Amino acid sequence: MALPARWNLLVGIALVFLCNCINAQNPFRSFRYKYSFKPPYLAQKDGSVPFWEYSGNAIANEEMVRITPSLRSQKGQIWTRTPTEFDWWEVELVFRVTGRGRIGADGLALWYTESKGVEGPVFGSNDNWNGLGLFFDSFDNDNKHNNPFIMAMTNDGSQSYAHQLDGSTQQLAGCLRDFRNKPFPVRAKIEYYQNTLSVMFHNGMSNNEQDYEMCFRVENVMLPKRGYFGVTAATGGLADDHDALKFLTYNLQSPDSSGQEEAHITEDERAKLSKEFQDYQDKLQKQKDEYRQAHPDEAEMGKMENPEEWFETDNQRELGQIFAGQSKMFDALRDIQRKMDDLVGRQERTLSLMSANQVGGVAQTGGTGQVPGGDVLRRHEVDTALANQREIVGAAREIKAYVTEIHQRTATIVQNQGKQVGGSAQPIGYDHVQNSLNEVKEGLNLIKRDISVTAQRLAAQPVTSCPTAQPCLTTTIFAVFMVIQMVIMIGYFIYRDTKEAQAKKFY
Ligand SMILES: [Ca+2]
Ligand SMILES: [Ca+2]
Repeated sequence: MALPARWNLLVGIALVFLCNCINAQNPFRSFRYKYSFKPPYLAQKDGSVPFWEYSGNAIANEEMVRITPSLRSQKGQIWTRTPTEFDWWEVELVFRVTGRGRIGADGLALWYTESKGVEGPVFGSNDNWNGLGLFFDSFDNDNKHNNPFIMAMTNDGSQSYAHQLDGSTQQLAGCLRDFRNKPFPVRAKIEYYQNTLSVMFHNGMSNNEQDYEMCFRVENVMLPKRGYFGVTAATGGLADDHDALKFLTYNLQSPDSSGQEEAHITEDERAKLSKEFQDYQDKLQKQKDEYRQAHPDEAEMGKMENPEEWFETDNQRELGQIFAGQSKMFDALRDIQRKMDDLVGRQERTLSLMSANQVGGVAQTGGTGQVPGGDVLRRHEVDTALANQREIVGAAREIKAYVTEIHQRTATIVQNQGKQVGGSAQPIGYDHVQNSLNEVKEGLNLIKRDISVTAQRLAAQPVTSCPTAQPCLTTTIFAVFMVIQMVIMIGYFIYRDTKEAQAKKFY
């Protein structure tokens, strides 16, 4: 029996240690319906919201509180009727800011202040408040292109909100988030626990309640011990619908019962309250189980918890489908963007390698390796080569034109020469010589005939009559004389032709 007893002790110590660890990290969280509203039946039939009071241009129905409608210069407020009765709290606000304009105004504020606010200039509520204001500021008053913006501002009643600066010099902390015109309601979770204020934001791009992201976290924030919660909104020249769908308040309690902050609640009260809460929980669970047993086909476990989420309107369904399509497009675009970046990176790497190779090829001819890169032509070299080529082509055209012109001129010259050859003053050639010879021959024949006629006449006359003693011209002497004369004439003609032919060459 000793062994089981020891085991029980060990398990018990381990459990206590484990519980202490968990509790040290996570405060105990209990819902406070007196500081909350949510659909369905948010407003009762007379229009009132239980435990809340609203005023100004606010309108409440079963589904939501429209703090301001999208009309110009509207102000609306909704405040809890009673101040808080706990120190640390968490508030989850589910809301929509919607408008047809690309920009809207003015914004929505969530308050935790010592006294209930009244209508005023700070997002529908009064200035110089004492406590915390968390502003969802739509409109960019200081023109720094940093709106919509979420910012927190604490005030002890002495400060006046600098509207024209969007409170930029007064903010406790903030973050740039777009909360307008989202497919699903946006959510803000504000936790104030042990003087640490943290704000989480859900951007309304999904219907998943877990998609919160940190906006800011600030330590050592001193807020009034007790306060009123409020939501207010205002419109200006531009106007949005500011709709609060849910306001859920939880009390955060330290699991360490020895905490000084719990001193005002006695142990008896605590036990009583815890018992009440537990009884209520048990009763609720019992009723739920009975209902499920009575109506087994109607609903499943999870759906029973949020009956308002069973249904969706046509608009919501359409928005959901559009959003799903856009998400896919966005994913595809991001994919393309990544690939483009990859391509650009590769291109730049290639270019830098090429330029490095070229510089290396010029500067250090003795470099090792990377030889192929040195053969790459640069752009300006290609341009120079092209320009040279163009010049060569131009010169070739000019040369061709010259050649053609020369050819034409030559043809003209040849033609002119042909004409001159066919003209009168051209006794060139052996034809002319032949003619001259023929003329000479005819002349000679004529002379021969005359000589023979003369010889016949002389033979017919008596020889005695010829004085013998006197010297007389004989036929032989005459013939010799004529031959010599003929040779001289032929020589002269040949000489003249030769001279003219030479003169023609120089022409
Ligand atoms: Ca503003
Ligand atoms: Ca601004």
